Amino acid sequence: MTSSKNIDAQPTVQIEDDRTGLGIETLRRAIADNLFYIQGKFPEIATLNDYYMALAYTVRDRLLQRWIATVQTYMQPDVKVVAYLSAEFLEGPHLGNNAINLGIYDRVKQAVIESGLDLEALLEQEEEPGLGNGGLGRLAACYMDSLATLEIPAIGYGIRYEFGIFDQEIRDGWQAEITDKWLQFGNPWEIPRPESSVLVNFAGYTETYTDEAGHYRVRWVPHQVVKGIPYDTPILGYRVNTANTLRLWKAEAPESFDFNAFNVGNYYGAVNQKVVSENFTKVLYPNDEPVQGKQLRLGQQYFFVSCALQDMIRIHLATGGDLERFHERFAVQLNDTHPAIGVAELMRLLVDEHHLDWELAWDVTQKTFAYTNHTLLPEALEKWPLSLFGRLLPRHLEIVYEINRRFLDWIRVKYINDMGKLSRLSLIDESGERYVRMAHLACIGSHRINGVAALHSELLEQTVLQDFHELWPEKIINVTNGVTPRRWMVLSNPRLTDLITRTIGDRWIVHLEDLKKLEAFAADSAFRAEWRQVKQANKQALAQRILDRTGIAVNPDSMFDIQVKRIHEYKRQHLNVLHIITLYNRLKHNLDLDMPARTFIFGGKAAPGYFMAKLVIKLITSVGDVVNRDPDVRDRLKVVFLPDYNVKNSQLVYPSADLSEQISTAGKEASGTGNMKFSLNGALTIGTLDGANIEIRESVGAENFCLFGLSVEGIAQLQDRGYCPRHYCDRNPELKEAVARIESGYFSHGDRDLFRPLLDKLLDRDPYFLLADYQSYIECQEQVSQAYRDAEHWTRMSILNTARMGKFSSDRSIREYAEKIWQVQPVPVQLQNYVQANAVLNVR
Ligand code: 26Q
Repeated sequence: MTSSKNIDAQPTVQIEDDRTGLGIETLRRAIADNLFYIQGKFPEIATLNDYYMALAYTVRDRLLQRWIATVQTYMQPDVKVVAYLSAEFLEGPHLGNNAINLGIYDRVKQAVIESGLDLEALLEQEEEPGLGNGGLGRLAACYMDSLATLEIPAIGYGIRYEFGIFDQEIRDGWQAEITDKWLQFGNPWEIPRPESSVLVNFAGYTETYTDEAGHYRVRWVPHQVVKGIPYDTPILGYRVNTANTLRLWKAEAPESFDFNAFNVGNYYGAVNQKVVSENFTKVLYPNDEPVQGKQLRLGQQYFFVSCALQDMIRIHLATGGDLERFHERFAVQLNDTHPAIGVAELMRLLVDEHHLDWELAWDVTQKTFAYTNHTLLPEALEKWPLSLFGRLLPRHLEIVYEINRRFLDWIRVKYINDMGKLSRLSLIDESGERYVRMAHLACIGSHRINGVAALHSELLEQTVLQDFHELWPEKIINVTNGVTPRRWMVLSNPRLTDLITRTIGDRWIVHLEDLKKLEAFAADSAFRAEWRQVKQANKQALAQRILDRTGIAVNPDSMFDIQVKRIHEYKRQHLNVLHIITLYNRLKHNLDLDMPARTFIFGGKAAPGYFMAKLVIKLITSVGDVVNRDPDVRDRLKVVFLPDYNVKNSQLVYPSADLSEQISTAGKEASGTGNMKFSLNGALTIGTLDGANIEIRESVGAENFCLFGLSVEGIAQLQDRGYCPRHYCDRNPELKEAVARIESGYFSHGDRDLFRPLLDKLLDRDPYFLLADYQSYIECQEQVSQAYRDAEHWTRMSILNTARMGKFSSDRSIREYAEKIWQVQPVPVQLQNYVQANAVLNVR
C-alpha cells in the first residue's frame, strides 16, 4: 500500500470500474472482457454477433446501477407508479438507443473502432423484439421512453412472445411469412426473475362456500394452472438516472402442479401439459384487428393481465400498502381493450382472494383503471362469444354479470323505460349470438377514457361511445399521440440532429417545442443548403438499402414519395397505386412529358389472412415490375416495395422522405404516428383530414401541408346520397384508363383475373371512397410536383415542418396523461455507488 502522503502528492487518477466506467479505454476493455467471459470467445473465432453481444452487455452493465437505484426508489410506499398494460410493445433495437440515452454513443463508437470493429455493423446485428403489429405497439414503446425521460415511475406489463410479428419476404411479388426467431441467439437486454413467478388459473368451475367468519364466498376451481415468469428489460430515460422496467411474462407449466400432485405416473401427460401451458406466450397474433373466437388470444390477454395485477398487489402489500388504497399506489392504463379483462380480474382478486366488500372493491377498481381507445372501426371492437368466455374464465363471467346487473339497475332508474339504452349500454351484446363487449367493460371499469387524436376523440363521443358520453360527460378526454424524438430523430437521423443542435443547441431533444427556433433559419439560404445536403445523404443511404434488399437502383435526386404502414384497405395504398398508374399513362401518351422524377416507396405487412391486403402488395410489386423496366419511363418513375418493414428498417425510411403519404379515408385512422415521424424529419405530407393529420396541418401551417379529399362530413353526405363508385370511374377519363390498365392484364402478364377482386370491390362498393377522392388526390399530387421543382421553396417548407412539430413529442402526451388521468409526479432517482457498496459487502 502507498502512504497517504504519497496519494496526496499525486494528482488523483480515477481508476474506472470495468462495468460502470464510461471512458473509451474502459469501454474497449469491457468489450474484450465480455467477449471472453460472457460469449466464451476470443477474437480469432468471434463472430460479428459475438461482438454485438459483448458490446450489448457492456452497455447493459452501465445501465444496471441506474436500474437498481430506480427499483429501490419505487419501493418507497408513497411513490405512485404507472402500470402500462399492453398486449404489444414494439420496442425496436435497444443498443443504439441505450447508448444515446446514457450519453455515451460517441465514446462507444470510438471504443468499437479501437477494437477494430464498426459500430454500424454491430448495431445491424441486433434482432429487434417485434412484439407488436404496428401503431399501438410502437406507441407503447414511445410512451415507455417518455415516462423514463420525464422520471415518472412506471412499469410496462406485457407478453414475452417467443415469436413476434412474422418476417416478411416477397416471393414472386407476393408476401410470404417467415417465423420471427428473435430469441435464437439470446437476448442480452432481459433478466428473468423466476423468483417473482405467479400462478394463473384457467377454465374449470366455481363453487360457493361460507368462510370461518360466516361470509358467503366464491371459490374458483380451475381446470388448468399456468405459471407466469417475468422477464425484465430496463427502459432508460434520456440523460437521467431513471431506468423503468418493461416486465414481460412467459408462460410455463408449474412443475409441482402436474408432475407431482395431479399426474403421478403420467409422464407423457405431464409433458403435454407443459407444451399446452407454454402456448399462451408462444406467438403474437399478426392481425391488427380482432380475430373472431380465438380462445388462445383471450387466454393470452387474461394470462398477462392476471400476472400483472398479482404482481402489483404483491408489491403493494410488500411495501406496507393496504388494498383499499391500491389506486393511490398504481395507476393502470389499458392500451385498448386487449387488457380490459383486468377490470374483472382486479375485482376477483380484491373480492374473492382478499375479501374486500364488492362496493369498496368496485370503487378501488374504477379509480385504478383508465382506458385508451385506438379505433372507431366497428369491426375492430373486441367482443368475445359468451360461451367461450365462460368456458375459459367462469368466475370472470359471473363477475361481468354482476357488474352488469348493478350497472343496468342504475341505468333503469336513470333512463326509465328506455330499452334501447339498456341494450346499447349492456356489457353483453344480445342482438344475435351473445358476446361480452370488452370496450364496455373498459369504459365502465375506468375513471377516464381517451381517444388518440382530437378528431378521433370527438368521433368517439358522437359514435361508438355516444351513450357512455351522455352518461358521464366528463369521462372521455383526448390525448393526442406523440413519438419520441430520441429514437425518431437523435438515433435515426444523426445528420439532421447534428445540424439542428449546431443551430439551436440541444435542448429540443427533451423540449421539442424548441424546434420553433429553426423557423428563423428557413430564410437563411446557407442553412437551407445544409438542410438539403442532410436530406440528400439520408436518401443515398436508403437508396443503398433498397438496392441491397430489392436489386432496384433508385435515383437519390428523384422525389422520395413514401407510404409505410400496415397494409389495409382503409389506409388506401391502392389509391397511391392509382396515382402511379395515372402518371405512367401520361408518360406513355407523351414521352417528352416534363415531370419531376419520383421514386414511390412502399413498406408494410399484411395480416396473413387478409386476402385483399395481400393482393394490394401483389399489385404494388406488379406495377413496379412493369414501370421499372419500361424504357419509355427513362427513370422518371420508380416503384419499390421494401420488404419486411419493421422498426429497424423504418429508422432508415423516415429521415429520407420528401413526401409522406397519409391518405386514409377521413374518419378511419384514429391518429397515425408515422405521419408525425415523417413531418418531424422534414417531409411534407400529402394527406386527408383524418386522425392527427388535422393537428399536424394546424401546427405546420396549411401552406406547408398538401391537403386533399373528402372530410368526415363529406363522406357521410355522399354515403347518405347513395355513393356509386362506378359513376366516378365512368366520368373520369384518367381514372377509367388507370382501372382499364389493371383490368387488361397489363401488369399481370395478361392475366385479367388476378386483380379482379380488387377492381370489383372498388367499382361495386368502394367502402373506403377511393374513387370519390381520386380526382382531388391527383390534383393535389400535381401541386406537389410543381412545388418540388422550386427546391428553395420546398426546403423552406421542409424546415417549417420540422420546426413546428414540437407538439408531437410523446413527452407532451405523457405529461397530459400524468396530469389529466394518472395524477402522478416525477420522482428523480439518486445514484448510489454500488461498486463501493459491493466492496463493503465483500469485506463483510
Ligand atoms: C385484437 C383482438 C384479437 C386479435 C388482435 C387484436 C388487435 C391487435 C392489434 C387489434 C388491434 C391492434 C392494433 C391496433 C392499432 O395499431 N391501432 C392504431 O393505433 C395507433 C396508436 O394509437 C393509431 O395511431 C392508429 O391510427 C391506429 O390504427
